[in-house]
Amino acid sequence: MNIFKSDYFDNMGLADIRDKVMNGERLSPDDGLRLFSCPEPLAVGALAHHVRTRLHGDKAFYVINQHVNYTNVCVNGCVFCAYQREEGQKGGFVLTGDDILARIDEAALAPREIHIVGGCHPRLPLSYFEEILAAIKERHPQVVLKCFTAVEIAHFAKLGNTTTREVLTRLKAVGLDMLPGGGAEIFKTEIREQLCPRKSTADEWLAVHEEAHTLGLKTNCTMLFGHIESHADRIDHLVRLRESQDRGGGYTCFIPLPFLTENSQLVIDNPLTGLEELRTIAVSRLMLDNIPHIKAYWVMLGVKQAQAALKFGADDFDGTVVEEKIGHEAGATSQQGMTRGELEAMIRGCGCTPVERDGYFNEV
Ligand code: V47
Ligand code: SF4
Repeated sequence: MNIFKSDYFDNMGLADIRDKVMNGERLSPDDGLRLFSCPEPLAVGALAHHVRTRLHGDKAFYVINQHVNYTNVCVNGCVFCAYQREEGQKGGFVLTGDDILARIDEAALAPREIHIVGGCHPRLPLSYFEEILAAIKERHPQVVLKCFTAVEIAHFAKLGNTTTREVLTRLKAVGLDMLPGGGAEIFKTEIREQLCPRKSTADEWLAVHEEAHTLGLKTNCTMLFGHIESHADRIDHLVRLRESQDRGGGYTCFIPLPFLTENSQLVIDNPLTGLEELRTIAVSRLMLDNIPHIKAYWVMLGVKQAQAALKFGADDFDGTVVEEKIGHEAGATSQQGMTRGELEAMIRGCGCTPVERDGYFNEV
């Protein structure tokens, strides 16, 4: 039976949204809210899966990559963050350039993407990062360097008493290819001020990404959900990303990040259910009609939920990762790193075809 031609969506009160999705029309913020309040998450998932299949067939992408977290010392103190330490606090660390190069050289597989992020350290100069990127690019010219969130870029600019454009230009000159999507959290001011009052504002985050796009850098984007935000705040966030993409077109992938609650100062009454995570991924696929990829980040979702997400609108499984700290400090129970064989088996296990990609999502 073709459920799109049956009265299934009529019975859910979603016939008009189904028609828009079938015709490739943009969904309104109100449509997004109705998808959150529809009593049947599977109906929302079916629409998102239809869009994901139209874009990517049954392919699920993965990349041989490596995450490196260079420091957990951070001046921002976001209340949800279990990773951050104050300077001098027990457990704080800063990797040297040699530490970072050694980790990359030791990786079992030559990475195609290296993802480097860290806290906003009070004293690391831009030259520290320039030297690291230049050294990695010299030794591993094949990698896409996806480094530093917009929040870190704004922090480097403030420390160096310069502009974010100057920071991006200098880092691009030594090999920066992409910005990862972190630091977006939730854009809605009232919520952002409670979660991370010292961090870049939503407008600042968006401005750095749009500046990166004008300089020819691709970027990703994220949303941290399942804390104190409402469905309307999630829709507001997705619409602001969609508008930003309309202006520049440089976002490659959206990563929905479910809030992990362990070791966090932020105590919440209603932790996310698995179905609410899947519904949010599906609504993201449906609202973000101009961002090509949605990532099921297995580290934060857990492998089994990431597999389910591939049927709720997601098409990318991230990668081998090797070592991850931000999610694991917050209670992620996923293993540290996956092999190519494990990734492919996970993808095949849910009926998708694994496709290896590079950092830009080119098939390899
Ligand atoms: O910005 C922090 C989030 C992000 C928690 O661009 C938390 O390809 C859940 O952005 N529970 C970093 N999330 C991770 C990130 C990312 C990961 C993988 C791929 C890409 C990409 C980007 O993690 C932070 C913050 O939003 N985070 N604490 C927590 N307790
Ligand atoms: Fe710092 Fe990032 Fe943690 Fe916020 S989320 S405290 S900016 S490391």
